[in-house]
Amino acid sequence: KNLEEYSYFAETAIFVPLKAFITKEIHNNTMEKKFKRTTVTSALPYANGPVHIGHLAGVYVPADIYVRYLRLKKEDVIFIGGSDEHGVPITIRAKKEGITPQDVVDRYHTLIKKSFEEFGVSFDVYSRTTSKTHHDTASDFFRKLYDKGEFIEKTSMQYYDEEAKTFLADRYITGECPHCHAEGAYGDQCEKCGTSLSPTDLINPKSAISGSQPVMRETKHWYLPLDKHEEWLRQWILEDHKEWRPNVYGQCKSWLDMGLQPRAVSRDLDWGIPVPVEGAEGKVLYVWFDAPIGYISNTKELLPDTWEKWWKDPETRLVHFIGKDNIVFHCIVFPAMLKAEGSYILPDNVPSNEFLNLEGDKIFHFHATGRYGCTSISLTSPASRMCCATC
Ligand code: B3M
Ligand code: ZN
Repeated sequence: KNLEEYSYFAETAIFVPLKAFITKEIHNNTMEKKFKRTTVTSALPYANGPVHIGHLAGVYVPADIYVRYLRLKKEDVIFIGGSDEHGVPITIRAKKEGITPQDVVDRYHTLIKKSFEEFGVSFDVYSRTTSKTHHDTASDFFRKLYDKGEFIEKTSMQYYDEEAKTFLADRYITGECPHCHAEGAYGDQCEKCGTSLSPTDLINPKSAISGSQPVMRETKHWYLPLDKHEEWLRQWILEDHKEWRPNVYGQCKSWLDMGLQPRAVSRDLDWGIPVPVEGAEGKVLYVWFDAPIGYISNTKELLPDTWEKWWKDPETRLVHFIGKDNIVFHCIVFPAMLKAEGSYILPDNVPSNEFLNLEGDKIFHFHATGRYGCTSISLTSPASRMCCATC
């Protein structure tokens, strides 16, 4: 078959057997705009557990197929992967097991890397966000935005666990849901009735770490004012990227239509990349701030002398393969970070797959993928409940 005519990009792969749909959508777009090279990234899995078939089907197999297709066509392409090794869940797991967060990520990074090798995912580099290159890159990135005045500083009251001596992420506060009165609702959402919550909505809040009752404490953080980026984001996504998949486009549209808010890019935590400014002791970069910069750091590790052309030349096509829960970070937050920095290109496409997930005998997500839109709603993720314009 003529390779120009058929794009070997897998749209959908559903569990076992993995089933690849071939579509022309990615390639069609490439033919309209001429690019010299392609940087393909696939979401960095958390080094907090093994990768499973859903990860492979949703992200890594489709990305691998696309990269192999470009290589067959003798196009210039790099395929970037790596482990995401920061964030609160890793610290919780370490505490539970009586080991350090570094032990946790060492174990799972090794396991995940090996799984990908054995499965045949053909990354050009598979690195990790605890590398020195990444710490330096993410730290410099934050500092540049800070020096340019791209952040706002805000003080707020947050729940603090006096026993565990730590501020609590929303997910680590549980209590009674104010709507359906189910026990065990999380500080960000009640799983029983699906309502989005904030930690202060919970009745009788408890720390999921120590079980004690948390207290309110004042804390300062740095925020990326997404509201200031809303106008260009609207134009860039809603007008200039109508070809993005309906689930991706639809979710972006809902976020934009609701109005963007400033988002904190730091956390009170002792695991992560220290916030590189004075007066930020005990604070680290929010994992979703540093993780996407990991794509850049890993490119630097692969190509120390020529990495910039893969990230800064407008003739490079950047494509992020991601899971559906990562849409807002890759389509709105990371592009806003790149734009604020000023010297980077933006992604040309962000393909994301969605699946029927089974847990025991329960079906807890159901989204139709691709152009068929959404047939039902997610019960677990507030963002996914607005997966398309109809929702
Ligand atoms: N680790 C979330 C996930 O694995 C997150 C992706 C980071 S991509 C920069 O779903
Ligand atoms: Zn509820």
